[in-house]
Amino acid sequence: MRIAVCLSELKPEPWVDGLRRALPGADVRAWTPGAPPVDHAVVWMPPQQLLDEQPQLRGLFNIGAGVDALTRLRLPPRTQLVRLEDGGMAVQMAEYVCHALIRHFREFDVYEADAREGRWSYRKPRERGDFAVGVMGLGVLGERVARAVAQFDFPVNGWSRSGKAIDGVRGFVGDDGFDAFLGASRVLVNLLPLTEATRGILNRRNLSLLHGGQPGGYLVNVARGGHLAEADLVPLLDSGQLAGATLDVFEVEPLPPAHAFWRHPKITVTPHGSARTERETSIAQIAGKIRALERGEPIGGVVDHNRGY
Ligand code: NDP
Ligand code: OXD
Repeated sequence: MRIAVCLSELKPEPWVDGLRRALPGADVRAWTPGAPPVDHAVVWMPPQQLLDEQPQLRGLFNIGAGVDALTRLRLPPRTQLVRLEDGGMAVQMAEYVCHALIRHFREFDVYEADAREGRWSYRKPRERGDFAVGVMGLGVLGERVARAVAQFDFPVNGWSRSGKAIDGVRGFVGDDGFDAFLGASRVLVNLLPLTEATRGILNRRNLSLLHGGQPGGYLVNVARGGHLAEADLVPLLDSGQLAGATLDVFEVEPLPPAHAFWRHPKITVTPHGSARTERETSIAQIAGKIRALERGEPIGGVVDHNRGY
């Protein structure tokens, strides 16, 4: 069995070595243009050339959870596109979202600014019940986040395409349930895949519905920059309709130095690091799926091209 590793600007060697250890007997190599045919490829943002040169490819394994960079490419007809399921990311996502939520709810950002001025300030406690959290997308990551937030006794709403019952989470389903979901939520957490149906979903109209249309909504975007209509955000913050935003992902990454988001006082920016792929965990997962495919068994995480995720 032959496996190619092609990871854009990331170094392939640790992945090649790890896959060789996990799959003894497999011929694992870093991909180079014109390389001989392989059975499977392990990739991050591969060039179209790899797919054009490997029409026999059976498995294309993405080392991330989001496959929007891959669904744009032309895949050979029999190639299964497989995404990472968790791969160590769910717990990190839960940490990140809980941190952003609690920092906002407890006003730690205000205390930090006061402390820098040497000011001993006291803020009135806020009602947890007034800070309902809405999680968009209840997949591997969204479900973990919703459960973690519920542990802190915040009211939690969850929205997904087909609906999912999660203890302690009020469920909303599909387009019909969307406006009610937004109205019932004050802090909006985005964990949707980027697809034709979800591009631009964080727009002026939808963000204005948060918190029953009252001012004070808050946005945490940890999915993809393409979900956010970027030009809509600053006016919503400046008018007070939104109280703030924590953003980990952007339409253009790295976020350009001149971008307004860097300096806006109500926006917290992090560099697409809310949940990082854990290499060893992911190698074990991918190797397990390659073995299963070789035995002719079904595997999880296969992307449905009609849905786009
Ligand atoms: P999953 O595929 O497991 O979950 C996707 C969820 O979104 C499902 O609940 C699905 O609904 C729902 N969904 C998809 N389309 C729609 C729609 N049109 N309307 C309503 N709900 C919809 O994905 P993961 O949880 O593993 O990952 C989510 C995303 O997080 C990734 O696609 C990626 O973009 C992002 N990500 C960001 C990272 C970062 O570092 N910032 C790291 C890792 C991932 P249903 O259950 O009905 O299918
Ligand atoms: C991913 C990511 O999709 O890192 O895994 O964003």
